[in-house]
Amino acid sequence: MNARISPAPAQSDLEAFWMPFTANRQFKANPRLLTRAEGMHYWTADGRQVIDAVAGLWCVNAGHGRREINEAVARQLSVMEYAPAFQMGHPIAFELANRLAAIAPPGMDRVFFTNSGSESVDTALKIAIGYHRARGAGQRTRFIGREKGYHGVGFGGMSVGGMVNNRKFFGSSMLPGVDHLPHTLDIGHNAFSRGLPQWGMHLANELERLVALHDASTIAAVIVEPISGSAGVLLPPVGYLKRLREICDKYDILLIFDEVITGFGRAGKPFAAQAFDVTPDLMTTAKGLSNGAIPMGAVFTQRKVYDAFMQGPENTIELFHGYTYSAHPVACAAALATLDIYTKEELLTRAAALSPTWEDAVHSMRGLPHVIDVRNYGLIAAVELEPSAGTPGARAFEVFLKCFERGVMVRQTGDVIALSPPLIVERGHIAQIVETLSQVIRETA
Ligand code: PXG
Repeated sequence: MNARISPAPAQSDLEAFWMPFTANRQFKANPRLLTRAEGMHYWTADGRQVIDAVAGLWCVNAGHGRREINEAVARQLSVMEYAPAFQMGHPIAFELANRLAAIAPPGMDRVFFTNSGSESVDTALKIAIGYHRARGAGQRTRFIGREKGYHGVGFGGMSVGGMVNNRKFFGSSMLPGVDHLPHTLDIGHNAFSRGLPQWGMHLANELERLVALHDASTIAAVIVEPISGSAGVLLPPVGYLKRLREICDKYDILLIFDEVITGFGRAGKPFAAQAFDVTPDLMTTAKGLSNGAIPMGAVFTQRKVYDAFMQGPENTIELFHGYTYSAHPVACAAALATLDIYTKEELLTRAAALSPTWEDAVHSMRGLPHVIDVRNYGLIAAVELEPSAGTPGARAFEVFLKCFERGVMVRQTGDVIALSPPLIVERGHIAQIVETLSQVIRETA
């Protein structure tokens, strides 16, 4: 361990780090420090073992401390720690793109590398605008996102997203010309659905209304998460995504799936696009791509999108976009080793095999005090709690804290407890997670 901060730090040791998406003052008064990880578990600074029911932050799909990834990273660091990808190349970037193209949904065989989900989203939005411009439809610049959507924290991603706090704090600085579809969560109709909810396909028809309002000739793309995670696990009603695809086709609008959490096996197929049999034009990914070991993201595009850019003089840069660390060699090495594990251990389809067990386990929480919904798909679940009067989110936060004290790390978002364990999870782990969570919910007034 490299830590120089003591396992029981003074509050003053913690002040300099402005923590992301964290209640800094609450945390620094009661820190929860993780210092080691292996397989399904973390260990805390004071030596407690905690089962990881959320794969870090939906990213450690192959479980923690994978030796093959660590060794590939160490090897790459010792051979070549960095190489530019602007007007230069290095072999494993091409190898990784080929490997990704081979598991992608049909036709999505062109890959642009980024370093995070947020960068993938902003990249995809720029590609969508550039695509239409390259085809002589430069007036198509409008985006349609969705209420409660989460597409990261870049200005583009925030604009197409539908998170109220982003809009409240940063609303005046958003991209212009963005509109939103209604979200698909309806507890009144769909509470305790197992898998995809039956009610709500018609919500996709709202896209027709937005097209009628703005005119198709102004719209570049629609962006949605096939399953949204951050807003508390929102599932697409049966038939909903197919309907979105049909409407986009009808009006020549690009469809972008944000698969940052659903990519790499979470929904039971390599990508949710395959699980739901709907192929988008662009797909944003990150997280599971490199098992969280080294930051990396990737945007997959249909070949027609790439080809539209490949015109004009051969020595012009076709897409004026990229990051210093696009296709970073160490990240590429981590991702290749990750893909090897996914293949060898068949992890990209394991969620489908385990899903019935998972579904039964999480739905056993129906009937517990304050539980108003349980939702699940693949190896994802959400337990929604009734908000306590006047303090939304407080009950779920208390559940999160108590679970952590009892050795289970879950994720709280609003009044929802979200679960997304590493895809190596075994039945015994599922039982432990659900037992602890149930007990804590029972004890939380
Ligand atoms: N798109 C989607 C669909 C995401 O879920 C991002 C983009 C942004 O990715 P980066 O790598 O820039 O953070 C995300 C991120 C949670 C949680 O618990 C979810 C995310 C991040 C942190 C926490 O819900 N998703």
